[in-house]
Amino acid sequence: MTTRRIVIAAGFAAIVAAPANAQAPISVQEPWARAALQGRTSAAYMTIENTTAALDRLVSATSPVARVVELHTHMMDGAVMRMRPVSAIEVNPGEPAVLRPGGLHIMLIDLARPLRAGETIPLTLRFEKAGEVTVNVAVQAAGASGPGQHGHGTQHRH
Ligand SMILES: [Cu+2]
Repeated sequence: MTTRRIVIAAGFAAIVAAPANAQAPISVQEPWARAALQGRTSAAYMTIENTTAALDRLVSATSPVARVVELHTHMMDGAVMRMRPVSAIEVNPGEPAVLRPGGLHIMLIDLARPLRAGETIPLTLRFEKAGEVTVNVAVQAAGASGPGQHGHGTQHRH
């Protein structure tokens, strides 16, 4: 009798746990990038949220529109702001990673085709624990400074 009761209890627990598993471990908000010419570089920005209870790390990214994709940050080098590759971007639970101009970004190097304002491009993010997450990145004007803006003027060099 005792054994049978344990089996039933375990089955019930599995059903209760199911809705929690339905939530994606990683949530990406407002991914965007700047328009750029074929053969040049662009960068993707977004806010990455970790909905699990444990630290995860974005370790790489790929996109069919760029021959090389790197994770970058900006650092002060004396009085000059320079960007440099980082091996991973940490995403702590309850502490979203904000990728934005002048900070962390995903560098799209050697574009296989032009990125045009108004289109979306696929970008696959690979996380240490959550695995692959593909997002559609909205391409903004070359001078845009945020996800919903249509900037213009001088090309922002980063
Ligand atoms: Cu960069």
